[in-house]
Amino acid sequence: MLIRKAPELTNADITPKSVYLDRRKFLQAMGIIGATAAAGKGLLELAFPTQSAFAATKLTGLAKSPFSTTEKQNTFEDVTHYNNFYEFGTDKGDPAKNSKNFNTSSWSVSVEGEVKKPRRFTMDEILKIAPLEERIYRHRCVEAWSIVVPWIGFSFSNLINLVEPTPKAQFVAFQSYFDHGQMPQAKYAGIDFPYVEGLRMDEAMNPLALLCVGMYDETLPNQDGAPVRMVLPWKYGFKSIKSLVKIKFQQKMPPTTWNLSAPSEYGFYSNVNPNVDHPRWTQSKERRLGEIFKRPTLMFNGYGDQVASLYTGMNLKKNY
Ligand SMILES: Nc1nc2c(c(=O)[nH]1)N[C@H]1C(S)=C(S)[C@@H](COP(=O)(O)O)O[C@H]1N2
Ligand SMILES: [Mo]
Repeated sequence: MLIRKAPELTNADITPKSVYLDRRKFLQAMGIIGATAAAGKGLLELAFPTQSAFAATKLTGLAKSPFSTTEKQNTFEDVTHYNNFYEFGTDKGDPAKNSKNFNTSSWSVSVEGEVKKPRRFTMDEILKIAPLEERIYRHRCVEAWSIVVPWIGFSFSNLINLVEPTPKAQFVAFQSYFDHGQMPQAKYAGIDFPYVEGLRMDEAMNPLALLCVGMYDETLPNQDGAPVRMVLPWKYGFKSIKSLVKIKFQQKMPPTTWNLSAPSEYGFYSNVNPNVDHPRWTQSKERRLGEIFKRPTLMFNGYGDQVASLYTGMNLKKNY
């Protein structure tokens, strides 16, 4: 992505200056700048063999979002070692172990369907769509655990506005990257890949819907959905699709992975709702990672002021 694709000099104009400087410092610390220019491999290839096996890029000088919670953040260690990313295995520790060499270089996201300006965005182009913000969100997994994460990104509506949806665009369909060769554990996951998700257009336009490219002042670790994912804090975690490669605007409600897999347990909307239990467990409480006692789960995960109006008049027991 950012690091591998752009040549050294043009990187400066697509990268906030502070980020650019951090990267130079890093390369200098590695003893790479000036030392290896004669080597056969490019400088950046040497510094970041797979982009992931190495340190992430710092993303500093971020705007602070008014949508951020002031609750205590979980640690980076927690958020990178307790993951759901079934392409890399189903145990919470599997994604950290198995995604180390996931190659996210030369990444692009195709945006298609009912839009006036369909196009493919490289990661460099995605990073230029809007200023990056830090958004500290609560994230509530359907499995009744929760975390607080300082994500980095911008409202997904910025991308939507660029491609100009037609009046027929009533839903957005999302698709994750999938490659059996890079994700051999996926065949034991018990769900079909590529992972797919969807939103109604008005949900996708809501400013809380985050197109996310980093967390904790850095680009996204592979296990958290590198290089770009959605984060939808008022919905159960599985709606927040990782490692995005395709976004399609369409008239029809798109299929979603967990609904396809177990329709009686997972619906399309999947809004956090303490009053509608999962058929096999209660949703009224949750365990914040790192805490002993459970806490009550909040309607829309506490984001009702921003999103409740999207569902006025809908029966949320039926539309679970
Ligand atoms: N492609 C893909 N996206 C995914 C998943 C997955 O298995 N594959 N798991 C989802 C679930 S269930 C959750 S809770 C969140 C977890 O995000 P995190 O690991 O960054 O906390 O990612 C979601 N996005
Ligand atoms: Mo989840």
